[in-house]
Amino acid sequence: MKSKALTIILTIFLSLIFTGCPDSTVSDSNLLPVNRASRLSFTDMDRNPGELGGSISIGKADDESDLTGYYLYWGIDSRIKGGLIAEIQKTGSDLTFSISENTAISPGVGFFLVFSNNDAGEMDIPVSMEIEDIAFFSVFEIQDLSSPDHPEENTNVEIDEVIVTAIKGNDSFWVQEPEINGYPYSGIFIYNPGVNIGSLTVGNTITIKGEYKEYFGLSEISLEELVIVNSGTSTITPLVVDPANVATGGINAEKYEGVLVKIETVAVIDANPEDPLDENEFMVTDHLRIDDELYLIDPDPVVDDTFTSITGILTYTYTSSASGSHSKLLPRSESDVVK
Ligand SMILES: [Ca+2]
Ligand SMILES: [Ca+2]
Ligand SMILES: [Ca+2]
Ligand SMILES: [Ca+2]
Repeated sequence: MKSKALTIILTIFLSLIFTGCPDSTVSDSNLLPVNRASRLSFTDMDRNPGELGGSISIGKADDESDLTGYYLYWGIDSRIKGGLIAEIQKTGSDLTFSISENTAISPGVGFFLVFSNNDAGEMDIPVSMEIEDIAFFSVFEIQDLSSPDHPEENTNVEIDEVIVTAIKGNDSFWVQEPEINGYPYSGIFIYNPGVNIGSLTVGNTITIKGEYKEYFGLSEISLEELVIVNSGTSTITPLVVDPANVATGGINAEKYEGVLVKIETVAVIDANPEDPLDENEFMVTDHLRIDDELYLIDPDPVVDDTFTSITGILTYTYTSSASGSHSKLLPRSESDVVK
C-alpha cells in the first residue's frame, strides 16, 4: 500500500517533469547566442578609392553550440549596423564571404560587423573590424588635374612602384612612374620632416602612402609610410625638353613639374636674376632658372657660359617677394651638369 502510494506520487512527479520539459527546451532555444566569431579579417584588393573587393574571413566561434550562423553587416561604427550583407550558416569550420570587386562603400560606412544568430535572433554585440579602403593612385592621376581619377587635395593616397629620381637631405625626395605612359605628369615631390627616409637611394623602387597636397603651386605627397620594393637602381632616362616650354609660365611647366628632364645646348643669360639678393639661381636660354636646391654649381656660372646639357628635376618654388615663384631646374650632382 505504501509502495503503491509512492508509485503514484512518483508518477505525478515524473509526469510534471516530462510535461514541463518540452516547455523548458523551447525557452532554452529562445536565448540569444553568447558565443561570437573568433576572428574577422579583410584585405581590400580593389585599388580604387571608395570601392572594395576581396574575401572576408570569419573565424568560427570557439563554441558554436548556441548559434546557427552569422549575420554579416556593414557597420557605421563598431556596434551600429549599416545594412545586411549576408546571412551565413555555420559549417563547423571558419567561413569566408566574397565581396565582389568594385563594391561601392556607402557614405558613413566604415566597419564590417558579424553578429552570431540562432532561432531566437541575433546576439547584440558584434565582432567588428574597421574597413581599410585601399586607394592607389598613379602619379599621373595626382599631377594631372584633368584626370577623371584625380584625387581631391588632402586625400590619403597610395602610390605603387615608383622610382626615386632625387633625394634632398634626409626627409624629402622625388619619385617618377616607370616610363610606361610617357612623361607628362609622371613625377612628384615627396616630403615629410617627420619620416626618416633612411637608406633610400636614387633608383630604388618604392611604394608610398601619404596625403596629397598642393603647396603654393607645387604638388606633393606628405609622406606617412615608405616601403622599398626593390633596392636596386633602376634608371629613369631624362626627357629632353625645350627650356622655353618649361620656364616659368611655359606651356609644359606644369606637365613636367617633378619630372627628370634635360636641356641641351644652353647659355647663361643672367647670372643672378635676384640681384641684389643671391638665391643661388641663374637663368639660361629662354629664361629657365637653374637653382641649387639639390646641388650648387661651383664656381658660379657667369653670363655667356655654355652648357652642352643640364639634367635635373623640374620644380616650382618660391624665390623672393620681389619675383615670386618660378619654375626651376634642379641638377642633382656634378654629373648632371655637362659643360
Ligand atoms: Ca574598383
Ligand atoms: Ca579600394
Ligand atoms: Ca603639379
Ligand atoms: Ca636657391
